[in-house]
Amino acid sequence: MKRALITGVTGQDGSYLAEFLLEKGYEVHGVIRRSSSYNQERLEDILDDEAAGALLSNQNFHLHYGDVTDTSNVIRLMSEIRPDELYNLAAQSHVRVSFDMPGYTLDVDGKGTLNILEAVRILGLTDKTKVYQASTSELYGKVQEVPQKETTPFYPRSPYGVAKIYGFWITKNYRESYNMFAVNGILFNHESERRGETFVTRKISLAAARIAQGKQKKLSLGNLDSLRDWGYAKDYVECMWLILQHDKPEDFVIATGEMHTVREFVELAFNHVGIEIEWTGKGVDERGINKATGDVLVDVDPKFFRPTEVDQLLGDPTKARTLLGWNPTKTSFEELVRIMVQADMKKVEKEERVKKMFD
Ligand code: NAP
Ligand code: F7E
Repeated sequence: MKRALITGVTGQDGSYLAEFLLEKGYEVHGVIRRSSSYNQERLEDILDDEAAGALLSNQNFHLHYGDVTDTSNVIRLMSEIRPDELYNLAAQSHVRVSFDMPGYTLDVDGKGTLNILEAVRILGLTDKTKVYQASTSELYGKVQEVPQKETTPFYPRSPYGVAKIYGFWITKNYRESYNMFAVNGILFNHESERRGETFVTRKISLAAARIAQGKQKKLSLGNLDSLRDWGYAKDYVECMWLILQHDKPEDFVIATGEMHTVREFVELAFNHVGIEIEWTGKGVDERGINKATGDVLVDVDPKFFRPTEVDQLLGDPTKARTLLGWNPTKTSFEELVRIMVQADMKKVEKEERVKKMFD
């Protein structure tokens, strides 16, 4: 039985990856941070619902307290678990927040990655443990080429992107210096019903569901023109695994090869709840109007703008398709929006039922 260790297991990708590896028959270990509030919601399909967090229903799934910035903790966990595969997904992953917390973002996303690689080296696990580093399309930032592929030069535009550049290069450096199987997945935006609620897609899908059910009046957004290559997170975790199964340690771009504006995401999401959006105005005065009622449902709030923006990202997944046999278009953009809105419609309905029980 293969043993995997996932940092960031409580996040969107970590939770899907844990499920994927358990289904493949792995023994899965995950690192969770001590928190004053419950942080294991995304793991509830794996954890025993009735004793959430206390008892584990799956004998092959183990959680450990830890933090990638705590060097001694990382070394201790690695020496106890001695994983065959290590997926370093832990990160301060919010680009806008990284402008508020640049130092912290560097500690987690940059130094945290070094701590993982050093633990493998110090413990003599270089021949045993394969390391996957969660790199990102944010490395391309102000894009130097369209579409972006493995050879496209980087130009990050946020403290997050700059911290992740360190993670990228230190992973490559450990591969070359110590002959480690240490690789980068350069993943473009990927979303799901488990996406954090302050990322734009989830903010929109949740707002569409709440507005449709009369629980919210309006949605305020930042840059509606921003273009992203959005895929489905469940499809992308499969690729993380494929990258580690490849015979050679190499870096891969993972993307759909299609990009859409934030505005398009809004239109589709509202369409799914039976609302047609019409746009009026320009720039900060742009409004999304409910065509049937004339109500303003979307406006622009400059507080969601970033000091430096990444205007467009479009990935070229040819290498992953050719060498790994991965299908970049398994879930279409339209299907992704539908999955997210449908899940949020159910979530809002459930919240309302629970609220009524206590009225
Ligand atoms: P996410 O939902 O924000 O999850 C991040 C995870 O990291 C959470 O489990 C979080 O724990 C954990 N974490 C944060 N700081 C930590 C620390 N100091 N020590 C240990 N764990 C820590 O992110 P995601 O969307 O799943 O993304 C996974 C990884 O892929 C991240 O590295 C992200 O930067 C990268 N990435 C994401 C995308 C995307 O579109 N989703 C694209 C490219 C790359 P808590 O639950 O306790 O906060
Ligand atoms: O923004 C614009 C915003 O925060 C997408 C992370 O997973 O993907 C993610 O980073 C776009 C940006 O994701 C709002 O300005 C407009 O242009 O959903 P986001 P992100 O910044 O692309 C990369 C690949 C990662 O690696 C990161 O970890 O949407 N936008 N209005 C908005 N964004 C937010 N959050 N909120 C708005 O109201």
